[in-house]
Amino acid sequence: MNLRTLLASAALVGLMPALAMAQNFGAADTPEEIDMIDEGVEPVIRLNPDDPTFDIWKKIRDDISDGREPGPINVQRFVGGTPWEGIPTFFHLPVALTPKDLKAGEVDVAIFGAELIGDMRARTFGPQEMRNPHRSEVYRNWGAFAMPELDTGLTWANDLTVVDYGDAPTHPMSIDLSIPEVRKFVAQVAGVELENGKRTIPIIIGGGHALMYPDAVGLTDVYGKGNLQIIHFDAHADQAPVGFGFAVTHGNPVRKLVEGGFVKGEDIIQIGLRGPNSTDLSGVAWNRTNGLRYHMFAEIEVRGWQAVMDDVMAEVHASGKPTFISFDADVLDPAFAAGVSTPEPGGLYMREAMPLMRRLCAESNVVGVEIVELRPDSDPGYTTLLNVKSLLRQCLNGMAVAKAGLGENYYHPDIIDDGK
Ligand SMILES: [Mn+2]
Repeated sequence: MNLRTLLASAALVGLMPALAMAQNFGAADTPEEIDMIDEGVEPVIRLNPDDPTFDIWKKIRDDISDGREPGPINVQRFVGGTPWEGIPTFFHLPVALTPKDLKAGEVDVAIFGAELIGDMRARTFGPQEMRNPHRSEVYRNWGAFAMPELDTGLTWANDLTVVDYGDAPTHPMSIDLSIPEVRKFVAQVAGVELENGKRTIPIIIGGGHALMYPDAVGLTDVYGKGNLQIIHFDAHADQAPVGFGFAVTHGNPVRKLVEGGFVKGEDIIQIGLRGPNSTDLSGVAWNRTNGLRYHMFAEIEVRGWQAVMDDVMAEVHASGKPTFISFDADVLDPAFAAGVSTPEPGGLYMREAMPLMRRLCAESNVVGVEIVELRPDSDPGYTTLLNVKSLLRQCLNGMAVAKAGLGENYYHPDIIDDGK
C-alpha cells in the first residue's frame, strides 16, 4: 500500500484512529531494554562526513572541462545513423556537462535525469531507460536524417539546440539530501542567459513526483517567488496534508509549493485527477480555498476533452507568467503508460495528451518541464517509454513552433489539407 492509497483510504473511511492505534501497538511490542531512543530525543542517526564516499555523488570532477572548448559535445561518430546504434543519450542528442557548455552552445533546452531514491520509489531507471534506444524506439534518425513531425512539418532536432545534460546529483539513499541539490541544479540550468534574451529550459526526467518541489523552487530562484505558473498533469492531486513526517514526498509537492509561498494557488492548473487515491473532499476543499484550478476526469466525462483543453489554453494565455509543466505519466491511461508507480485506470489517451502538450510548449512562456513517476521496469512492453518519448517530442515540437514564431494551434497547411 503506498502513501497515497493509505492516506486517501484513511481519510475517506475514517481510519486515522486505527492507524494511531497500530502505532501504539508497535510501541507496546518493543521491549524496554532494546529501546535505544530516549523520550524527547529526535531519533536521528548522524551522518559520517569522514566517510570517503560522503559527497562523491555531488562532487564535480576537477577535470570536467580540461582540454576542450566549452560547448555541446557530439558523442556520435557518424554524420547520421539509425536509432539502434551509437552512444545512447536522449534522442542521440549531443552532451553538455557545465553551464558554460550551455552558454557557449546557445542551448535552448537541456534534458537531464533525476532519480529521487527513497519515498517508496526505489531506482526507477526512468532517465536511463529514456536514453535506451532499444526500449520502445521512437524513430528519430539523427543528423542529416532527422525527420519532421507530421503535424507542424518542423524538425525540432534541427530547429532547436537541445542537449543531454546528464543527471542531477541525487543521493543514493536519501531524498532529503537530494532535494536541495536538485533545486540548485535546476536553478543553474535555468539561470543560463542566451543571446536571444531567453534562458535555457530545463527538462527533468524522473524519478518520483517529489521532484516537483525542487524543480519548481529552482525555477522560482531564477524567475521569482510567486511568478511561476504550473500546469500539473496527474491522476493525483499531490497535496496530501501528511507524509510520514517527511517534509516533501511524491504525495505533497503541490501543498508544499503553495504553503511555502513559492507558487500561488491561483497559478496552478491541475489536469486529469481521478480515482479513489487522488484526494478526498477535504483535499478538494483545500484546492478551492487556495484558488487552484483543476480539471478532473469527471469534468472531462461531462464536457468532453476538447472543451476542457480549450479552457486550459485560455487559462494559460490569460496568465502569461513563466510556465512550468509538471507531467506525471500516471495521468495517461495505464493502457498507454503501465510503467508508473501509481497507475489509475481511466486516464488520458495519447491522442488527447499530444496536442495539449504541443500547444502548451508552443503557446505558453514555458521555462521548465518535468516528466515524472516513470517506472519502466514494471512495464514489460515498454509502451510507457514509447508514449512518454513521443510526448516529450511533442513538447519539443511545440518549442520549435514558438521559436519559429508560428501562430496559435499551428498546423502545417500542407499536412492538414490534401490540396484538393
Ligand atoms: Mn504525481
